[in-house]
Amino acid sequence: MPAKSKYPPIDIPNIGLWDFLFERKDRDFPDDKVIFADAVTNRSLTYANVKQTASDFGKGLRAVWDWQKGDVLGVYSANSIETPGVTWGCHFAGGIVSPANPGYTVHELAFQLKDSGAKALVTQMPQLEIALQACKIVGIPENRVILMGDARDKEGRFKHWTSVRNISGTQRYRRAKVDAANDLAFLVYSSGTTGKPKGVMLTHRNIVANTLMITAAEAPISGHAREGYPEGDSILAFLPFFHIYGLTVVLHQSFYRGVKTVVMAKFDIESWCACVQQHKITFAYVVPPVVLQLSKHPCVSKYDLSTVRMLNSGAAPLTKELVDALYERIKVPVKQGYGLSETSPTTHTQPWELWRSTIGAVGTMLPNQTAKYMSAEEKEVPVGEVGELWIKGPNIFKGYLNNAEGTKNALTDDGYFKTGDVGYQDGEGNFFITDRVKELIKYKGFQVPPAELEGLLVSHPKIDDVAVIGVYREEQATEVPLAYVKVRDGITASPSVEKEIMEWLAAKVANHKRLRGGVRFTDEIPKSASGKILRRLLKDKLKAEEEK
Ligand code: 4UW
Repeated sequence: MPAKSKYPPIDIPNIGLWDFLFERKDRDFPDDKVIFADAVTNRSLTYANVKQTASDFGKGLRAVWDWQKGDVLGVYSANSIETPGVTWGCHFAGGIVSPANPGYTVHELAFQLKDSGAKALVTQMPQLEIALQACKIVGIPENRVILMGDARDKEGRFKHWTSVRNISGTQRYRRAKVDAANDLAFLVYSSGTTGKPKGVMLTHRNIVANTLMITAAEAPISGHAREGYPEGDSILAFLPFFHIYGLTVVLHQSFYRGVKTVVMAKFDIESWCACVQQHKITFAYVVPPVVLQLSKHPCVSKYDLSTVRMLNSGAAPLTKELVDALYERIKVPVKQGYGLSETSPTTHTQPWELWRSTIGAVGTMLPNQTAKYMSAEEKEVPVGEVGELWIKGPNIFKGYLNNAEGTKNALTDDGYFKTGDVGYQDGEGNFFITDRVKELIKYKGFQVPPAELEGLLVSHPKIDDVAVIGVYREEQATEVPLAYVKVRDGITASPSVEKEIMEWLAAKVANHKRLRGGVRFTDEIPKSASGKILRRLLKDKLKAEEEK
């Protein structure tokens, strides 16, 4: 029998994100509450400011580019307090937002713009050059590149988003009508269980549902009007809004609940600590390598982090050693959450009160979901036995964009999503993730699709065949990508060839996809009869080599 959530079911209104965030009757915080504050400049926006700028930007999109329902807006930028206005402004105009990593190279960005069919791109000055080159490749005209942030181009060639939202005479534009269950709000990119990144189609209802599901699990305990915190909770948002964890859990959930959110564009441990101290941060969403730095880095002891009541870690496994080390050092508990781009993302989170008694669990299931662990033969396995996790609920994505086969492989006829993650449940409602059956590698919570790197590496003139696998590095609390390479006839494998390959790839991909695990040479890449790389054999081989 599939497991049911232990939370009582919640009502999920069939409304679009605009109505959900801006037209709700039960909002219990005022219009003039500061919601977003920039960690560096302290510039801030109230709830009313965000609503106004988003509706102005949405009207501007319709006035300037005749924005139509379903049009896709690319957003290629680091976190900014303006990202929310741009995002929800696009929804006002009936559009779909496709956020991209600001570290992407020209070709990575061009791939996403083309695949998603983006009609315009929002970016910031530091990314402008790459944005322009990518737009040129895919045919987005220069005048559809919109700048966000404070910096403007000196020649005034590019529209600034405030100019889009200040277009006069736009008041006549009304909000687009949204069919919440079918219309897309976001197209985020994930490689899923195999292959290259694919557009994950997330509907308005998916995000509304997940925001309410997370709130049901977190709000009763972390309510923003708690005693002892007269100004309420404040969250530190350094996880990127372009990744589903930052997008839903940090941005939508805290906005919906009216929690003040201090926005950081770039992470480094010292600024993070300084920001916690200055803004009296009470809660932060993190990834395991941040927990590691907090438990080890010398600078941490210089700051007062005592306002932090809890950290939430996810996107990659968190070890018991790290949880203990952090608590011992700064007395801050850390709990885990789990989810995927395809599940909007959160499916499980550890209840606050169980952070210590269920260390290692990714949590209990959020409301309105059912889940089961399945054998390789696709039979449900009993409680306590290991299998692949399948999940069903209102947060499950609609499918991969223009990829019927990928969608068919990921979703069953009766609505279950196959996560590609392996683990077990303990019979008391706690779920564990112990491994993956999918190819994906996670570097500090970011996706590294091995097939994408292999696709690039085989075109290197010295490489005959290649396979990329992930290897866990405890000292960094993350996996890193490592390539097994078979060199071409006549090429001698050597440290200089290794260096050449690593540098060659580094110039072509975003920083998080670099071969930090290095290159290992081999005479053969093991493959199945159908030509599939047998990664498990390579992982075993590596383990044996490292133990030597
Ligand atoms: N333990 C082990 C975990 C864990 C994990 C994720 O890039 P995506 O598609 O999405 C994410 C989502 C992270 C996230 C979701 C919900 C949530 O509450 C939270 O807060 C803590 C974080 O990263 O990658 C999905 C893949 O990432 C791995 C797993 O392999 C999954 O399929 N993953 N969380 N706690 N592995």
